[in-house]
Amino acid sequence: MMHIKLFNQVFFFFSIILITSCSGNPQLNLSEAVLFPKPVSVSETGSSFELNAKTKIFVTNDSEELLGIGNSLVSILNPATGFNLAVETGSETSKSNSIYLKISDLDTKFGSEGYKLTISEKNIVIESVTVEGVFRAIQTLRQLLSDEIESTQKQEKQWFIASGEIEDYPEYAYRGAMLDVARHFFGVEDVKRYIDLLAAYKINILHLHLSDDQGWRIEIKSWPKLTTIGGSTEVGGGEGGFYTQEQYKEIVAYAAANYITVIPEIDMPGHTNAALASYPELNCDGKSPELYTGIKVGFSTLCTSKEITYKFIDDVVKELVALTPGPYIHIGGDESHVTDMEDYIPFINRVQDIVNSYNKTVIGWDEIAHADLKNEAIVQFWAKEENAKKGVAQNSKVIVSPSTKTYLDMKYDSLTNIGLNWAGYIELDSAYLWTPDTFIKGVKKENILGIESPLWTETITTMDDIEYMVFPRIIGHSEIGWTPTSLRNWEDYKERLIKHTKRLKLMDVNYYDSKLLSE
Ligand code: TNX
Repeated sequence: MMHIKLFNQVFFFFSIILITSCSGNPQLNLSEAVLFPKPVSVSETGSSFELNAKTKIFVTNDSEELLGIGNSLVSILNPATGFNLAVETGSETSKSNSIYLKISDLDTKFGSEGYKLTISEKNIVIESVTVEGVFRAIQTLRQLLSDEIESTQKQEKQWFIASGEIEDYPEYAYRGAMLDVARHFFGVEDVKRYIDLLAAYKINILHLHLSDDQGWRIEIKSWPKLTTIGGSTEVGGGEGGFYTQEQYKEIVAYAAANYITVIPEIDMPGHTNAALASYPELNCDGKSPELYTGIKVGFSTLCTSKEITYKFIDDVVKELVALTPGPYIHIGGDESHVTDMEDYIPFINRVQDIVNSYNKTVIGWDEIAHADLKNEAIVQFWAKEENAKKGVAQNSKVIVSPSTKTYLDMKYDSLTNIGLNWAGYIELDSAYLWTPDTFIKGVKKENILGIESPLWTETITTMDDIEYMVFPRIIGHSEIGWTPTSLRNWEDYKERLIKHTKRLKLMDVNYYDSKLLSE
């Protein structure tokens, strides 16, 4: 009897060795993966999948769109691995050494962007109800590979992914970033780079602030001087610039390929000096002001009592709508300090009718809540709580962009040498430590569409500047928009961020290296 027991123990011992050495894959812990935004649930199984030159990538549905996403995965994986992976169509999900991208009927809790990611030693299965969800999952998979995957050069190493299961879906449907291309102009390549960086953190909205006092940045064929005159300069007197409609379409398509919706903003009735300088008839006195290259706000207004103003807006909106597959047109509406309230309200009401006549939903800065909000117009809170509440009282949804938390042009501290500080300094902890559904008294979760982080560019002149002000604060914002509040805490976030800086370096991001990351 003793002998048999001993034999059993010895046999058991050796079989364990055999099992673990069978695959030779390291025992990695999926729960320790550094992921941004943090997923809803992660369960580890203590092993790993090896991505190698023979790994196959299958899309299990015969869909061009899914195939496109498969190709975007390949373009993430091939440079650093040096492999020559390609995408195939295949219906089963059981072949070993394979990654499957699959459209499935998942539980409704996953919504349209959620996904399930199952990793075993044998294979990886990504499932979502939509291709968009598969795209979001791929951003997670990318972060599950070691940081060197971000390198553009071939790395001599093995590529393991910890095994287990991730179930993930966003807290808010709208997770945005705004770029002001009016105060300083940024060309198509910069915007594409920005889109790449946003997509990695599951941000799904890019709001482009296309016009302001200092510049008009989108070609409008029926009003050509908007760009030839209005686009000819910027803050500081530089040469400015604008997107031709072809270039703008290129941006919209690039964003769409990254499952990001572009929201164009034409700010009105204030913030319009560039348009007023281009066309004298838009001014009440019929005279054009000089182009403006300073950084004051609140001094300009379209002439709200002239019919030509509404013809102008209709023409602009019509051309913009033709370039905009997304549902929203942003009409600005902020800081119209020289427009009387009795003129402002009918103006905003009429502009809403124009936008609605082209079947688009209006978004405006919180001041628009003074008007009669129509057809579910959306209020973007940036400054005044009572405006957000006025919007909610009119059944509007709110986009939460508090200047004290999300304004990416605010300096980190007194030593930051670009940026402004009128809303205070925003260090990494401050940017992270807040919750949209408790931030504005009287505005609850069900009233909130999501969050957005604006980057105003009065002091921002290069892509390096953009990256410095945006990163890593926006990573925190992406987590606020995606991850349930109950799963978020600063210490855990900070520890992950410290590890993530290595990846940011490999992504060549000029991030702000806060002292909080070396404490
Ligand atoms: C306020 S926020 C503005 C912008 C400025 C920004 C600078 C908002 C709706 N208006 O026009 O660029 O402050 O931080």
